[in-house]
Amino acid sequence: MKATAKAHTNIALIKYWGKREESIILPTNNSLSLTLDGFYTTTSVKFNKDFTEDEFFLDGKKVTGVPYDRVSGFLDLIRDLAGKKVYASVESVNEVPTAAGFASSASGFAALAAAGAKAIGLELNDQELSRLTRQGSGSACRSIYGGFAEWRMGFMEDGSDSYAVPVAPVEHWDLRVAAVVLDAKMKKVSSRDGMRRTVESSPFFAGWLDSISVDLREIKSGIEARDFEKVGKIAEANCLKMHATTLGAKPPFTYWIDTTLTVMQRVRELRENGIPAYFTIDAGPNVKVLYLPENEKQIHESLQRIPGVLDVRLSKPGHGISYL
Ligand code: FM0
Repeated sequence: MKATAKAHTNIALIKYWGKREESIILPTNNSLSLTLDGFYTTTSVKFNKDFTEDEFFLDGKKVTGVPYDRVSGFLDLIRDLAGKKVYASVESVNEVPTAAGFASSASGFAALAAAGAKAIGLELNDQELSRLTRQGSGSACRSIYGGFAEWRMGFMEDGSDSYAVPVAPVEHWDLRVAAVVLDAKMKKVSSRDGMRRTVESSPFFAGWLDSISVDLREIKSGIEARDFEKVGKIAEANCLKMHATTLGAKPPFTYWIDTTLTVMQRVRELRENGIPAYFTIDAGPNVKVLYLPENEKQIHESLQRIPGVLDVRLSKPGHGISYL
């Protein structure tokens, strides 16, 4: 009863920001992402009826506390689905350096769900696997697929219609992403706490939600036409709207630091100089820059030169779940 799965992280171009139900992770809006080749997690799950509790090793080290509880709680969902009361040993290796500014939770929970479901003998299709993965971490449900994927929020209270679907496969378009790693301390407000506070208290949250359906429709038509300017503009504006909601929260907060603004300004300058590039930012200070392959060298050099930039990691579109 052992299986190993590999999942890549994803970057949201239309952000998931807000939950309508926390316990089973149901979002307030649809979101859309690109799966990235450069950052991934490989996880092995072994169930054994002789185990007396779950154990979790990350990069070779035994994990305890809250991260362990999240993994063990997620294994409970898999056990419930399979109707088997059996504990597991989980071994994960992360190729998503936390310092790269990607939450490892997206690739982490996608790989855990896939390996866990397979190891316990569940035969899930992609939708079922995405729905299961969602309950570990919302953004992870999009990492089941390669290329572009959309998480449909759904409307049912039990979450049965809340899962991701593929939008365009990895071969559709070689859209690149540069992860710009900034010299910053760990984020102080987790995405979980940040979105909760925003939903509960920001007067801008209603405006954020109102803008989603047009952004989503337009970006999908841009992706289909491989219209870089259209996709980039919408992604950048959608990210700014998400971050604007945090300034209206009580108490207010922002994920940005000074260098975040410097990188945003550099991206605008690149555009003014005829090099198409757009930014997006998740629940942290680091910036992801969207660009096309022909501009890779210039983009890379320009971003690396910014004071306060520690590293620039380049990535192509990535594949969905694979089993090793
Ligand atoms: O990825 O509380 O998945 O759409 O990255 O585990 O469901 O860590 F910018 C923020 C990620 C949200 C946008 O939230 O939250 C996106 C974000 P959980 P996640």
